[in-house]
Amino acid sequence: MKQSPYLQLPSTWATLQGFHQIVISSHLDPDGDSIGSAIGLYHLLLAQGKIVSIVNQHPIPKNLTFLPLDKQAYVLADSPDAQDVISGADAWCILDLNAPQRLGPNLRPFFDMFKGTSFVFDHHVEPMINVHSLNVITEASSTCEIIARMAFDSGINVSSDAAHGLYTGIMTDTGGFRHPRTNADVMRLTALLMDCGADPVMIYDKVMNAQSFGSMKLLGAALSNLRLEHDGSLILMIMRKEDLAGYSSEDLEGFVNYTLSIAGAKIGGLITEWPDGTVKMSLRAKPQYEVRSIIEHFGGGGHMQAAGARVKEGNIDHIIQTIIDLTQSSINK
Ligand SMILES: [Mn+2]
Repeated sequence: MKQSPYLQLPSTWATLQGFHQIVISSHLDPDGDSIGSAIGLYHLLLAQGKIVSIVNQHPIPKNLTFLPLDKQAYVLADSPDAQDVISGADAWCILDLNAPQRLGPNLRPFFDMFKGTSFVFDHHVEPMINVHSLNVITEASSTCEIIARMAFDSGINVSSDAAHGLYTGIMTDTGGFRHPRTNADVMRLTALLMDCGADPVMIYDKVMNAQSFGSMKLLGAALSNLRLEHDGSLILMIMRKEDLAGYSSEDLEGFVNYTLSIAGAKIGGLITEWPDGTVKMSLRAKPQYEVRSIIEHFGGGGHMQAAGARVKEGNIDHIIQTIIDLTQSSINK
């Protein structure tokens, strides 16, 4: 019988209990899984009497601010408090990322200098981060699933606050229980989180029905800019500087998913050109196809079917053409 990939988690949890002051971080441009897992783990550790803080590069996205968390528990990496919080911690739990640069430019220097014990909990492939305790489970739907299983398998109480965070990341990383990692085990786990108090109707409403009026208008512009390549196998949503004036990447959250909702689409992408010259791209693929190798060409990373990259001072037209060229072989598989 195949061994469960989650077997090591109770011993990791037991190791964590040896620490007193614990800091939690997750990736830049945070999403439902990075914030949900951070807040879930925060409440699990708090309940064990630990002193816990979350330090991240970016603030909590607006649609996730409903998750239960004391304001002072969330510290931005460029704030004066970040240094004290991190240097005072004896353990650092890093969530939902597989490379130190994903911490963000203000947080990464702290990682390089950290003297305590470091833990990673993640579900991305090919970790490129050096820590004391690496808990990478690529079979997991989400980092929230890993943290939830660690809690349940360790037999600890999961509060309603923790359950809300953990449910949120499983829901968002599975695209609302529609992506390939959605299976009976994941549904049983989410049912356990509901038993602990997670409210699926409220969470869906807060997370998904949170578009601003401006963001909805921007979606209209983005849909008008859709570009079809390779006989409709590749759908690109392209937003240039002039389209994005006054907007931030948060306003485009979820836009990329519309590209794959077109019949016949195998690969979809959102490519954005920002006023500072950065070109960001996120690509999505239907289950039989992959986009990670394309994204790696631009120095990014992610999953086989969902990956992203950012290119400083990128030439958007050149990048679009490269993506079109690189997808040619991928869609013929
Ligand atoms: Mn994730």
